Amino acid sequence: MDLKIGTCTLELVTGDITKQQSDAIVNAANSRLAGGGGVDGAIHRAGGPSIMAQTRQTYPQGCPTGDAVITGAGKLAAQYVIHAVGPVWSGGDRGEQESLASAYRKCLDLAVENGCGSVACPSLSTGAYRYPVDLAAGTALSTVISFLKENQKPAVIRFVLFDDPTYAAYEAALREILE
Ligand code: AR6
Repeated sequence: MDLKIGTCTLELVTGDITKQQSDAIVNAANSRLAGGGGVDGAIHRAGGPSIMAQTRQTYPQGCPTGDAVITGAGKLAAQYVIHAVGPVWSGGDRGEQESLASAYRKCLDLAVENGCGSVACPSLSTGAYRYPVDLAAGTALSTVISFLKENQKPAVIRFVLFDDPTYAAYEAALREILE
């Protein structure tokens, strides 16, 4: 499903984010930037050790929840990996929504600062961090849409959703936003 926002395009697709050809891909990282499972494991496996070497050297202090940092992309087709730290879900009254929105905004700020025309994002926080996907989808999409309306870049933001239930949640959230 695609949505035009001015000259920009927001896309929803299913797939594996490590296979994306976009200028930047977003990683669902942890605040120690220590690697892990899910998207993080897949990106470091496919991209090779240079990505972790760079996070260790450039960001030894890690990255707080709701923030993001950028590195090269090693062997991946993308030019950059943007490591975003979404919140761990703990019931919804610990600022999770604001942290999730902030993580996406920081990703897009970094993408624009680094001249990326296309960015691929996973569904931050909805795997190991257990954020309910219906809620996360609404926040993710409304944050990205606001950013595109304000900035008119990057030209393409593509949500790469790993499975059909996650895709369906994002599609339903997008339809709701458009109503
Ligand atoms: N491409 C696209 N989406 C994927 C891929 C992939 N290759 N692999 C998994 N997903 P998660 P989080 C989906 O757990 O919840 C790690 O250990 C997955 O199905 O990757 O933010 C980190 O080191 C789900 O829909 O990220 C952190 O410690 C979504 O990506 C922690 O997990 C996010 O799931 C971060 O947890």
